[in-house]
Amino acid sequence: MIGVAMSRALTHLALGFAFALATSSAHSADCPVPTPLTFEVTDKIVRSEVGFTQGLEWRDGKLYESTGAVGGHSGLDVIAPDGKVTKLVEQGTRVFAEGLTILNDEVFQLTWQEHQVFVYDLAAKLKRTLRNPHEGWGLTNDGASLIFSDGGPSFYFADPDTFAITRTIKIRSNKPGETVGLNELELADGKLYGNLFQTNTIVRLDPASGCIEAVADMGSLWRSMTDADKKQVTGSYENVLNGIAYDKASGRFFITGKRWRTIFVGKFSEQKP
Ligand SMILES: [Ca+2]
Repeated sequence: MIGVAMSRALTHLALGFAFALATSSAHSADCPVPTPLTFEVTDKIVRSEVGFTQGLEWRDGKLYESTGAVGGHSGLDVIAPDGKVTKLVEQGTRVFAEGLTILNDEVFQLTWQEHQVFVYDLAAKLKRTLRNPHEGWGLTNDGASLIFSDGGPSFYFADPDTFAITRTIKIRSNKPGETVGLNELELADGKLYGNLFQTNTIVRLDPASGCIEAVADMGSLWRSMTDADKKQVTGSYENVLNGIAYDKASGRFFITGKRWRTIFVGKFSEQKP
């Protein structure tokens, strides 16, 4: 199982390198220089049990979480503000569940390579299954369309009724080359936030142009971690940053990682030049 996970990582690293070489002589895309973001931690949620977080979204005063791991169990949880984790769906090891979002009172859950998209009601009763032609990584929505990533250099808009791809947007920046590894997603106030797989980076994109407009180094969370948090994060190469949720009512973000004990609550702000 380590081999599969590593090959996934290496494949994407290799792809990124190849694309960078292929496009290094091209003109820079007309995107702005990304603005540095800082994340101020204002609160923490310490979980009653850890999960292999693949998708995270705030809804009705609690967090919905999709979990999945190579060789491990997948499922659907809710996490209360006091950290109590309640399992809604246990999928066992038959699929590798990935990103999650809630649109029109339906919970959508991607799978990594199984091409299945599970659609539940808010009580986690399975309503239907759709087919995703791509790999499934991160998932969010803009109120009308699903928006998902597959770890490659683009992200996609999909119809929530059929999962038909309606738009493909290339990820761009002020530098040539391609950005890959866009994982857990969150659309907040019209901007698309995503963390880059196996890095401490969260990027903020314009979902229409695909331009990376701002970048946050979430390595700063280290300063807010207890010794127990740090031990958990460093306990496995798999325990990487993954998980962004947003509560529009309060403007708070919820940031976590795979098998992290703690969900960090706070706000992003643009660093003054
Ligand atoms: Ca999310």
